[in-house]
Amino acid sequence: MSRLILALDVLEREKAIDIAKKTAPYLHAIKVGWPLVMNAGMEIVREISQFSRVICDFKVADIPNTTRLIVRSAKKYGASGIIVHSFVGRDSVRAAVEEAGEMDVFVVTEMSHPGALDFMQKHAEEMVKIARDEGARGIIAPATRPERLREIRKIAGELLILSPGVGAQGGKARDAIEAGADYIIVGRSIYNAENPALAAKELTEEIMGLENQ
Ligand code: NUP
Repeated sequence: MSRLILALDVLEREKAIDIAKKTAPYLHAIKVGWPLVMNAGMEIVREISQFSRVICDFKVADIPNTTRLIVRSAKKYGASGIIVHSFVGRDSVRAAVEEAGEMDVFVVTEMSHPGALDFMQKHAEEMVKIARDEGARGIIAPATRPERLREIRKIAGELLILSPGVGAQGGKARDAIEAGADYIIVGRSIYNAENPALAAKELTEEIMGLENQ
């Protein structure tokens, strides 16, 4: 079973479908965010969902009612998961989880970029707690800071940890998995590779190799 999630941040529908089809056999899911949806439309979610789980990385940060409307819409297009922010407060996360039903809700905690140190890192533990209390399926935590990932894992309980920042942002799959990540999110190192399917296959095999050690 693959523990790799592709961040499909390409802008053209045809390119997205082509990469998605070729890499899907090596993936747990495909993460689709604003760059692709703004260019290809929400139908792209439905199309990709025919052959892969799709996680909508919409980083929803709104009042509960608007959050519900966004979650309901993602569900309508066949998404299997959605990413929401928790700094807006627990009522919004609760609304997302209630509306999601069978769909998974993933809560952003400390992000992977340097700017996360400005505000997010100081509150990451509280964000993890909100995700746990409100019944989210998992959280997003940084592969760029394995030491933080390790701390977050300790308090994450049953939550799945999806970890971006491997490759282009400098993180290593091995470090993230060893620190407790359940899934690695990788974008540029796969979709910009000469052979995205091969890049996905190699990363998946690397992660599987780690599990067997
Ligand atoms: O903390 C986060 N860091 C991050 O990079 C939360 C995210 N959702 N992401 C997303 O993961 C980011 O928007 C991009 O879609 C993907 C990482 O892509 P790359 O750096 O591997 O190209």
